[in-house]
Amino acid sequence: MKSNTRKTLDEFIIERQDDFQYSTGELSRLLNSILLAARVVSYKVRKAGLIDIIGAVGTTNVQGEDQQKLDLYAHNIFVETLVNREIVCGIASEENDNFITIQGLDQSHNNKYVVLMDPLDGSSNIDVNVSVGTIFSVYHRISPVGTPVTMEDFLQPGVNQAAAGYILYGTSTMIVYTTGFGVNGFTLNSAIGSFYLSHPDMKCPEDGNVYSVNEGNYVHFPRGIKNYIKYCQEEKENRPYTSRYIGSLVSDCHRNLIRGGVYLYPSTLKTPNGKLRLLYECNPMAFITEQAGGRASDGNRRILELTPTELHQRTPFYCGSKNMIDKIEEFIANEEK
Ligand code: AHM
Ligand code: MG
Repeated sequence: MKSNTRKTLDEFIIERQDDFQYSTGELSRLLNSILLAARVVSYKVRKAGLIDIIGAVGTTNVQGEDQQKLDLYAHNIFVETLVNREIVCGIASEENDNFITIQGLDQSHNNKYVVLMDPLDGSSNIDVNVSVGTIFSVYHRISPVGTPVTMEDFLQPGVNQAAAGYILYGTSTMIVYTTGFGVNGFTLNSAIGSFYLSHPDMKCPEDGNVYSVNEGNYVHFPRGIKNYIKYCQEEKENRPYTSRYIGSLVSDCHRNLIRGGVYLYPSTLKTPNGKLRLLYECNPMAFITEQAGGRASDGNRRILELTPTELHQRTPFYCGSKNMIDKIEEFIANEEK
């Protein structure tokens, strides 16, 4: 066993304090509170098969989708945990139409960070015991400290992210995060409740042989993407590639990050902007992927440079191994000429 595999995340955060851009300790405290909530959600996800907690709550969220009980549970846990620390001035969540304003204990607005998150992504997988994940993105506020948080604080381009991460509730629970100084992954030892550094300095291979896409939508894809999929299936050089699609963004991206591969959620005739949300799904995954040496694009532009205009904005999303994203953009550009 390598010595660094015994390091806990708490130790790692202290040791890497200098990696935190605004090194007052607040960002590391923020990450610690996300970890605390992640442990609680992980425990609940693990129990989901045993108790009658799964299933639609009966309400629909802002995207018109049925909410599962665990989505709401995860949302509440993350919000409660973050509210109770004096660090975050606002939270935007997939489960809430509007952002939540958070005041300090003295009713002030002095906290510096905003968090955007999808508390439990891949919810259609919950009731069939398939991996789900939490995705989060952290920004330093733009509005002056002391005033209430504004929409402007949330609508920042992904390049401004101070930190981003995901928690994967898979065969084991993992957190993978970046503060802009590489990517590290930690695995939860649930017996003692500690995350251990299991994937130091993660690197996404430049090439891969996996493509992850919902091919059921094939007929609705743009011509360039149809051509790319045919290219993936061609018997030539190192192809055909392998198709792997869990339908859980965190799981699909995590596998591709480690093994090399590409995740695609293109626009379709029915959904011209694709399905995934820019602010709390695509931007954090893009930041992590780029920090690991990969790329993320909307087909023409770097995801992290898109200017958001709405909290729940969607975008086509291509993410993974650098050379594979280059190829996808090439196919799209060829059709747009
Ligand atoms: P959700 O936020 O409603 O869970 O939707 C996001 C999920 C992603 O995790 C996944 O990659 C994608 O939707 C799957 O969509 P589809 O079922 O259309 O292939
Ligand atoms: Mg989601």
